[in-house]
Amino acid sequence: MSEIKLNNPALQQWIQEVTALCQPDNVYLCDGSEQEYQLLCQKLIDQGTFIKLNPQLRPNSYLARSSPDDVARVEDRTYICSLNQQDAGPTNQWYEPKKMKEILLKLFKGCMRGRTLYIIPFSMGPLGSDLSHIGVQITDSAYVVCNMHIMTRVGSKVLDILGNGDFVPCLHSVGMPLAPGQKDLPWPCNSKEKYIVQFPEERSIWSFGSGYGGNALLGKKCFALRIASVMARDQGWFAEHMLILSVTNPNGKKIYLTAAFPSGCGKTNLAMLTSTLPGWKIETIGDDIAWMKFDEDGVLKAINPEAGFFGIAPGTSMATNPNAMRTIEKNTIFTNTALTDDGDIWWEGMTPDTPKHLIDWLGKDWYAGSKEKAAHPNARFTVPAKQCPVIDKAWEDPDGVPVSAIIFGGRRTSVVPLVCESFDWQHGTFMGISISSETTAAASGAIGKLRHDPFAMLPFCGYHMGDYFNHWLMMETQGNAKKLPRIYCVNWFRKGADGKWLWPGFGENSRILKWIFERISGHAEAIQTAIGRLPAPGAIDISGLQLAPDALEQLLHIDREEWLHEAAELKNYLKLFEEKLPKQIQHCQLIYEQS
Ligand code: TSX
Ligand code: MN
Repeated sequence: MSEIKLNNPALQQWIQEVTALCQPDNVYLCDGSEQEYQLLCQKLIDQGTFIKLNPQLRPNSYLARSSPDDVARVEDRTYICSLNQQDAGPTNQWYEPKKMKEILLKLFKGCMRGRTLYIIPFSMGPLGSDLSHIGVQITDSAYVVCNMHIMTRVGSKVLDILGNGDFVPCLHSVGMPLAPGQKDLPWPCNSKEKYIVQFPEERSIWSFGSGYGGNALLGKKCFALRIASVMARDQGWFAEHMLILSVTNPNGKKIYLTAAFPSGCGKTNLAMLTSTLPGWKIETIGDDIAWMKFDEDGVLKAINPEAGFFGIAPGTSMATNPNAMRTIEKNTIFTNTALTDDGDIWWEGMTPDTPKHLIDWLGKDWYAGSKEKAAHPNARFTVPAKQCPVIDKAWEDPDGVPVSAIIFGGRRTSVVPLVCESFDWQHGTFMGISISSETTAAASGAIGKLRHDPFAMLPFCGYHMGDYFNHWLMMETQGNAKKLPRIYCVNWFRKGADGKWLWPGFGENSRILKWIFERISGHAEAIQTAIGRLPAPGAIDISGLQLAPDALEQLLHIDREEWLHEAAELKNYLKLFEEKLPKQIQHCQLIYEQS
């Protein structure tokens, strides 16, 4: 331990405390180098965690298979431990911080015996940007270190920037100490105890028992959303569950948009969209998280705090997202996909034809026609963002990109129109609060049931969501009225009476982005309705598109009875937030009812 020299006394002390608590066999400070990454990949191969994929087909890429009981985020094991229960709000699990620390101290005591403790200094956001923040993750998982190398900026250069400054301490253990001589598992985790715990006042994270995704890569959901949303509230900015993209028109004029969707709506597909409109181009800044702040001119500027994509693999194909397929051609970690006989990966929906034989995500033989899925539905790829063929050239700009519009989306087979523009910031905030999805077969529970997910932040807001709605409303005054982003709501998923999709979606969504672009530049037509401004007849470019004669009309139809029902249903849901629901929002609801 003494050989690791750190200039930051708080960091030094935290490392000493954690080392004494967890009792690892070794301590290793990550430098973030390519050599370090390769060394750890080799260690993971030796340990049986990584399978090296065929270098001819998938250079420098690996497959990991998790334990079958460690395959996704564990929301029922996730806690916001604020000092006051009221501050966690009705949508988060709360536990008294002191008591939670007692539980965690017991679990973490000796939890790294027989293992190496890795220290990962990381930056969320471009190195040295005023919009970025630094964290330090301690973990006993080399798999986590490799994923953090891709998903964040890691290493010595981060410590240089940190200096004596503040960092978010992120403590993680897979929760499976090894007795002397005990053989390790390919995917160590704790099948009995899992805890994903945020302490918002302390701005710290403790995660125990899981090695998977958002449970273990603490820079992502735990820091960049749950803890950062609290920092953003206190410091006057936004930490949002949003993709960031740019739209360039045929004259070369470019604008930037952000968009929030609940899971299962194709956020990564939208972020990397290939436009079907000649001359129009979409480029990617981020696919999951946006940190945004008004600059001194009152312009909202956004950065992607991440450096990679941790995308859901199933359903990704050359048809649904060709840019993602090209991104993951090399230097990618796959988790819980299937393995082909020639040493490549496969998942449901990846190719038109299904391979005859595979090794499934559980490591077992799989044959075409099997009732089981070959890849886990939550199988993932971890890949550097810079490999995306349509990454925007400003994606690492430390100043961020100016946001012209914010989009809220949902998955609704009825009621909600294809696109709708808000009247103003307050009404746009109301749109963000209102977003919801109908459950699909992918989620547990009944199919077609409405699930509210305000701002797509329900599992990710680190404080009371009523206070979060108020934060959104208040932030209007920080922006320049002439330059405030316009707010839109979209729905790609409306169906006709025959049960078929009315809108082709995917690349054709560029037509909706074009309308939004032209609304902002001032020359696209809209008509006023009770729920917002809709595209005027002919305002959406449907040239070259084979749509049923009345499809667009149906896609934009507002049914008064349906919307009265919608308003009543939403009002009922919003009772959850009690007296913290902003008065202005109650006012927005009245507009619907009185129309
Ligand atoms: O991601 C999707 N997007 C956004 C793309 C930029 N998906 C997949 C959702 C699950 C992750 C969509 N699914 C979209 C969409 O716009 N639309 C639909 C529904 C749909 C599915 C298939 C077809 C049309 C619409 N067409 C055919 O199957 C031929
Ligand atoms: Mn997400």
